[in-house]
Amino acid sequence: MPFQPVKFYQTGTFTVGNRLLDPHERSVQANMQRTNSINSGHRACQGCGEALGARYAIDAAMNATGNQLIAANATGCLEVFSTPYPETSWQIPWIHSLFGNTAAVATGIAAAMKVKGRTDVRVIAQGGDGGTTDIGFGCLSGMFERNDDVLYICYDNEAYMNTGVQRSSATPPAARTATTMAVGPEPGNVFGQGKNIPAIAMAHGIPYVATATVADLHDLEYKVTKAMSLRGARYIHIFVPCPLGWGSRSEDTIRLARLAKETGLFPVFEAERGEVSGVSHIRKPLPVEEYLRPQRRFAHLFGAEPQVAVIARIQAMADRNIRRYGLLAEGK
Ligand SMILES: Cc1ncc(C[n+]2csc(CCOP(=O)(O)OP(=O)(O)O)c2C)c(N)n1
Ligand code: SF4
Repeated sequence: MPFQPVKFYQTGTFTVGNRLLDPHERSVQANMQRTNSINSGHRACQGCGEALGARYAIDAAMNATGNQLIAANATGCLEVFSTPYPETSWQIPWIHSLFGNTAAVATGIAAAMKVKGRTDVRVIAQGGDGGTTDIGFGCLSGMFERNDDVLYICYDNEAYMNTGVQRSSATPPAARTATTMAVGPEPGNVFGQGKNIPAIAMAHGIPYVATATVADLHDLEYKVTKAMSLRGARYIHIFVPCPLGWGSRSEDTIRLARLAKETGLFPVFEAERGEVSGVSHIRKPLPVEEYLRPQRRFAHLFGAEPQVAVIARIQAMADRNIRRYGLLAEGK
């Protein structure tokens, strides 16, 4: 179907993909030929950041590759809500790997395509933070080290959501999950460093590493498009709020993703061959409290006795990111 401008909608809304904006400002979703790679009718919760992130990421990848794309998918919410047997929401060649080996499965597909001389067919691996930072970490590091021709996308909702909100190594300090202390002197997740997978990916010196959030879908599409223009191992880490696991309101998904970036807790940047090559600046640094407060997983920090010291430690983490990645715009 040819491109058709749609009238009488707000220009700022993504529900029509910004079809009324100038062509260079439109998103892939504004294109009537977008592939709808993951179709409506799947069973994600209302306001699921992962479903939104996957839709934009995979449609952008399809657009960038002339629809020559195969995706391998780790076990997790994205796989479960999109493919309850015998149904599927996927409109692309898609394979469900095990929980921990999606990077290896994607590597195998890329190798098979190479043997067949089909270098036009590109490969994506995707999974949640548990499948990426924990059980799939060895396969992912191997994929990076061999520089396999795969884009790996991690949808980070900061816990094992599919199986009932268990802690992962991407769960932030003080966040309550089903497997962290519910009560006691320091409820919630421990204050460790977690696993900073974008930094670990950069340490492998791979061609491209980027972070993104579902609050800036243009930026997300740009990074996926750029990643698909390159060969070798590439990694994109997308911050995707989860209303069910975080105890947040469905309508707050985009707001929380924006607050994660604007507080400095989630630095948005891109890196080429191990060097940071671009950052999304923070417009006006906001206190971490604004991000933490709307989430029930942090409710214990704001009870009758607010946990000022804990909040200060989380603020220090945000401040360190701001310094480390130079997140403040010039002159701030
Ligand atoms: C070897 C193995 N262990 C455990 C499981 C059960 N399991 C399936 S999905 C999942 C959690 C997925 O969490 P994550 O990767 O963070 O994705 P999310 O559901 O949060 O998107 C677990 C523990 C499994 N399928 N295989
Ligand atoms: S539990 Fe979270 S990640 Fe899973 S479908 Fe619901 S909102 Fe999405």
